[in-house]
Amino acid sequence: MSTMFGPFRLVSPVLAVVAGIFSAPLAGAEAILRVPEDVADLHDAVAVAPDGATIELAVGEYRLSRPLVVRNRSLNVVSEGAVLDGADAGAQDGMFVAACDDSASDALPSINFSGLTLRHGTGASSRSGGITATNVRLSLNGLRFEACHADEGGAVRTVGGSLSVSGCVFSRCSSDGDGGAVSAARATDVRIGGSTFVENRAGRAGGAVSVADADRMSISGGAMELNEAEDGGAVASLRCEALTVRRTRFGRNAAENGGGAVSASDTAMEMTEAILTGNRAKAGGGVALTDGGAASIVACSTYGNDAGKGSDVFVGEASIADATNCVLWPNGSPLAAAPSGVLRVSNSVVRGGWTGYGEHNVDDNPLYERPAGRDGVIGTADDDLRLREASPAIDAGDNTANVGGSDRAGRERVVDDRGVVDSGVGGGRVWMVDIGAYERHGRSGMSPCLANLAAPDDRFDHADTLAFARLVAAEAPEADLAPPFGRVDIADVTAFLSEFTRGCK
Ligand SMILES: [Ca+2]
Ligand SMILES: [Ca+2]
Ligand SMILES: [Ca+2]
Repeated sequence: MSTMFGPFRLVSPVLAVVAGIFSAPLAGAEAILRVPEDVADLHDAVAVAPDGATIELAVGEYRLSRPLVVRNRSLNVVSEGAVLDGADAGAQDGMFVAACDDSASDALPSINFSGLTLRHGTGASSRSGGITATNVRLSLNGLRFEACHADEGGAVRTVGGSLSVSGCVFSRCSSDGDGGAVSAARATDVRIGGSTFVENRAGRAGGAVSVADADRMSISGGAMELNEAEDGGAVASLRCEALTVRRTRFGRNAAENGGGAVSASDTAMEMTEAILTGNRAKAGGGVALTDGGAASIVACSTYGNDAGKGSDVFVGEASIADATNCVLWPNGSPLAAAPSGVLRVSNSVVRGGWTGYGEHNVDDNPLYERPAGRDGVIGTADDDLRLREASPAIDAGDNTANVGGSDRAGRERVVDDRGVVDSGVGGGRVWMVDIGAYERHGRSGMSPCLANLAAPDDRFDHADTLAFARLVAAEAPEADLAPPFGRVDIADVTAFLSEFTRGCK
């Protein structure tokens, strides 16, 4: 059975059917056009769909030789798995183009997509490889974008209007300029929720997402892994009035210059309960702020990020960052600021310590559960940055900075560990929030177990020794067991041996 061209490759105009649609009493929002049942060709369906209509696309592969175009109309395109393939396109015009001529219109048209895959689209000049939207409210639900490429916004490019992305996957998309997968400019509102960005790449800024001149942008949940750019390996924000990043995992993203995970320029950012592992850049392996960037970073956990300046956070000229209730445990030194940059750190676990503005910081092994995860690779989905018993992060946060009733794992946020002396700041509360994205539940024993580095967890054996030797050779922060923290040395070996000898219980 050949699937090469799919069952619905017919590009005949099916004029009779189209004429039938025109004469049918379709009343906009109620209209449903089934492709290929009502209209055989997708281009014809898009051309004749009245304002607000819904196109239901049967499952199958549709090879587009030219883009689908909608002007000054609202449209819904829904499917349960149709694949649009742009590999046959002659020109670099992308796969779908929606525009409204009047940007000042009170009611911009809305374009909603759900349940499709768009792949192999190519765009040039102002066109995205996938979807290009100008002055519309674009909403993408459960879409997959694969290997789309453009000058800007490899998979999606919006100018004006708003953009909502929910439960989507972007993989191996790229751009020569900004936004390897998504580029949004002059938007009122950009929301990206529960979406995954993997192996996207931008020639300039925002390997996964680039946003410029937006009123508001939010990224919540989801994961961004192995994206690359010159600035902002995963996300680049330029002149955004309010950028919020909540509970997103950033792993192994890389920037040639600033912000391995996120670069924020002239942007006010709030980052909460994010996980940043194995990201790298020249400055700010996790986050870089420049040109008047301001960031509040709360209850985040980092591990194994790397940069020449500020392995976790770099604050550039005229910028300011405030980190509270964070575990900052990267390779090397987590924090750095330019001469006119300001960095304030409080109630955080900081590798190598912090002597700048702020108070109540701890320089002590955070005792993550298993920060490189079972696969041993830092920056993948199995990294476990929850706290082990007796972690110095337990009951050491600032309750007044706490951001919610539940932690990143959805468990109750402020819980007391009765085996740990509270060292946090109370805000009138009896129980103390933990530092980092996760709250530890349970009662700690008297001493942490540092030597348990490999499975099986219930005993100490050769596997733990081998794991430790490997971590030492890699100078991994996981081997940084004893003070002075910030480098792996003989003190760590001694600490391991003594833990191993006593059996840790
Ligand atoms: Ca891992
Ligand atoms: Ca606690
Ligand atoms: Ca306690």
